[in-house]
Amino acid sequence: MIEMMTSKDLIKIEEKYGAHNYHPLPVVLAKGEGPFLWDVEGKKYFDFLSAYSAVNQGHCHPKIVQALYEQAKTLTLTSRAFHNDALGPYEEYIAKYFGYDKILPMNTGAEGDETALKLCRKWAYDKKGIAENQAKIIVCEGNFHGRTITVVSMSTDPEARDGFGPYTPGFITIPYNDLNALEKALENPDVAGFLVEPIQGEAGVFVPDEGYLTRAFKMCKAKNVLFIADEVQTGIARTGKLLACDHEKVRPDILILGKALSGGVYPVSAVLADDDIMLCIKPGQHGSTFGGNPVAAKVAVAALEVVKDEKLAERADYLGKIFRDEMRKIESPMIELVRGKGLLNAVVINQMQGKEAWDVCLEMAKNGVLAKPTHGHIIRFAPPLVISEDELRDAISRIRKSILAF
Ligand code: IF1
Repeated sequence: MIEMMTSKDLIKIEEKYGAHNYHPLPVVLAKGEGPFLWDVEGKKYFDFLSAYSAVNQGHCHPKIVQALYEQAKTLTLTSRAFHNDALGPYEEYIAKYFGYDKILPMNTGAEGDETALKLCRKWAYDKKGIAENQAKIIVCEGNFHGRTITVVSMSTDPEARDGFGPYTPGFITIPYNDLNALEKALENPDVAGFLVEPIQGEAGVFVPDEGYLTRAFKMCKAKNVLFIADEVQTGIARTGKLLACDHEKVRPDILILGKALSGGVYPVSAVLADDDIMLCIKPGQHGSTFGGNPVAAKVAVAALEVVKDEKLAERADYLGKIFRDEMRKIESPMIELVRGKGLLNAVVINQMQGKEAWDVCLEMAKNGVLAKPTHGHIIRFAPPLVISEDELRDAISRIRKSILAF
């Protein structure tokens, strides 16, 4: 009888043959459904990471998987050298869904950010009249926009950035949530864009002051600078609105989407903008082998239909309030503070007798909840938006039990 491989066996194989570019929790998952994951040994968990907000619609959502399956057995990839019957209808659907003239389809979030940077620079030279190669883009300290070399050139996180130089020039870094710093940086006439996360996810779910996005947007418009929102993590209903920018009724000039755009079923990202920006890129000036492929197109339409049909934004808003209220009731010196919006939340953990966020995550795993620390002392809590209120309360009691165990 062939021995079933245990979690330990599988971790060992990964260790031996896989690059060591991650340090995962010692859990090996084999099945996902809705808000739940099962490991190789059959233990059931609540997923409170949602693959960093890519699985907002729940694991293996039947409607999205069906769309994947149907298209995968029909036509998976034509490249953009030819047309296909899935791309146009997808482009129309998503452009109207978010209210923009056009979409440029890509695959990963980092490619979405890179595409937005190229669009912004092209617009700077063709439309704003900035001198060739002089365009500057303002970014925020603590940002996370992906792992490519130009994207880490914008990073202020040594772990993400160090050792990968030389870096792409043309970025001005300012503190997040600081309008004075933004106003000062905008005095530079070569500034073409301001790239910002409406809530900084990786930095530890930093929610900026009420009105920050509105004021920042207005400052950019006053200086003819593009407001570029990276909603790869905060978008697609995660924060209790379709987009985190919707909380302040800010309409970005360039919108970057990824992750839950496919419900975690397939790599799909997209950049949305109006014609005066989008048409600065001419045929042959940008592209990608898989960008906008028929499978991505059908999967993304299904994933976005689920967001509307199942009212995921409303759910995230309602359930997020319950989560923060209940977490704030936990009597433990380990909990420094709870912050977030919708179902994108984080708990800042005080180190206790040498125990830190990682130890809490190991304890939570034992109690059937999966989450992962970011920056050592912060635990992000982001369950799929399809979790029910009863399931959420069950998970909260397990989280409470884990924290009170210290
Ligand atoms: C990893 C972090 C989260 C993102 C925002 C673009 C991208 C991401 C706001 C790039 C990706 C992922 C990447 C993944 C872990 C995860 C992450 F911890 F790295 F920072 F979510 F916070 N913009 N975030 O959050 O999208 O190219 O990955 O599709 O690299 O470890 P991608």
